[in-house]
Amino acid sequence: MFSKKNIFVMILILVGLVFSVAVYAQDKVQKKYTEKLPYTPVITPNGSTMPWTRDKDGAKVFQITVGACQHEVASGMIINAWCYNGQTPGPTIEVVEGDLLRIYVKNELPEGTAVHWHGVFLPSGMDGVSGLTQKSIEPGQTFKYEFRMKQHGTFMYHSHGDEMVQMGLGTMGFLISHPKNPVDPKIDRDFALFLNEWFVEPGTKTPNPSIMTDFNIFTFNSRAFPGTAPLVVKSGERVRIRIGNVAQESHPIHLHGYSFKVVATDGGQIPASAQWPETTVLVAPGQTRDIEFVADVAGDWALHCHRRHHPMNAMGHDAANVLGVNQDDVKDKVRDLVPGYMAMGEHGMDEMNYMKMKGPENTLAMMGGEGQFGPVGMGGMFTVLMVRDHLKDYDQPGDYPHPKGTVADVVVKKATN
Ligand SMILES: [Cu+2]
Repeated sequence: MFSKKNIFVMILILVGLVFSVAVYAQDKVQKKYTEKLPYTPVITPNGSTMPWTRDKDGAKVFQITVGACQHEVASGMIINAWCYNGQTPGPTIEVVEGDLLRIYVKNELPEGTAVHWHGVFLPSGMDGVSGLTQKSIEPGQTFKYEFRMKQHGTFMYHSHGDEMVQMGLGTMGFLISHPKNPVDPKIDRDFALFLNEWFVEPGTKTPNPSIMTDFNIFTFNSRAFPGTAPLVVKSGERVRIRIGNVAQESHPIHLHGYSFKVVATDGGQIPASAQWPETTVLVAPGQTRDIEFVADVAGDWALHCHRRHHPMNAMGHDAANVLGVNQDDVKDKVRDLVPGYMAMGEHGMDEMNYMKMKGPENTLAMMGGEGQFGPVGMGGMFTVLMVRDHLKDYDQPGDYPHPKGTVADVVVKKATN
C-alpha cells in the first residue's frame, strides 16, 4: 500500500512536526521566562527586590540566607544587624497571585530560626513557626518552603523563633503579591516602607533587643533621616505606599500636602465604600497598610511618623529637663567626666543639630538633613515625597523650584516693643 519512498517521506514529515512542536514549546517557555512583568514593580527605597529563577514545573524559586550583617542606618552610623541576604529589611519578594513559590532558607545565624509568611493563606506546615509547625532551622541547615500564592496584596516575612532578638536585629521583609487580573486604576509609582525602631546605646554598634519601650532610633526601611531615600514622583501619577510593621510600637505615618485613602490591609482589599480620606495612617505591629493618592501638586512633601520622638535620632531619655536653663558653665565640665555628653537644649532641641554638635562615635545627631532653606531639624522616621511637574528620570531631582511668591518669608526682621 505504501512504497518505501512514501514511508520515508512520512517519517521525515513526522520528525519535522515533532521538532517544530518542540521548538515552539521551548520558545513559549522562553517567552514566559523573559516576559515583560505583568505589573508595576514595587520600589523599596534604600532596599532591593529579591531575584528569582523558575523551576521546570513553573515554580518561582527564591533563595534566602539569614545571617549577621553590617548595616548603615545613615551616614556615620553602622550597626551589627541580623539580615536576610545581607540586608535589613530583606529584599522585597514580588510574586503574582496564583504563582507557586519555592523558597529556600539557609540559616547562618548562631541560633535556630524559622521564617513566617505573615498574612499568607498556606498549609499550616508552611507557616514557619519554630516548634509549632516545623522543626527549627538550625545553624547551617537549609529548609524549603513551598506554597501557592492564593491572594494579592502586601504581606511580610519575618523570623518566628526568638523574635525579640531576631526581629529586634532586623530580620523582616516584604512579600508582595500582585493581582492576577490587573485592578483599576493603574498604579504608576508603588513604594514599600518597613517601619522599625531600635535602641543603640550612643557610642556602640549593636542594637539592644531587650529594650521594651525606650527606643532611640526610628527607621523607614532600616534607615534614619537624613539617610532615607526620597520618594520621587511625577505630577499626576497615581501613588501607592505600602507600609509594614513588625516592630514593638505603632506608628502614625503622616503625609503632607495630600489626603489619601487606605485601600488595603494584610487582611485584603478594603471595599471602596468603606474607605475614607486620611492624612495619617496608624500602622500597628503586625499590620500592613496600603495607601493611595494621585500626586497632583508638585513640591517637597514630608512623610513621617507623627509621634513626636520618632522623627528624631539618638537621644538620652534619662537627661534632666533643662529647657530654659543656661548650661554654659556646666556642659564642658560634664563633658570632661562623660565624653560625648550632649546637654538637652536650653532653647529647644534645634541646637542638637548635626551642624552644631558632634556626638559620640557611631551615633547620629538627633536631627540632621539640609534643605534648600537650611537645616531640616528632623531625623528618624522621616523622608520626603518629591513631586515634580517635569522629570527626566526618578533620580533625586534636587531642590523644588517654588513658584515666585509661594514661599513663606520674613515680614518683620526684628520685633520692636
Ligand atoms: Cu513612630
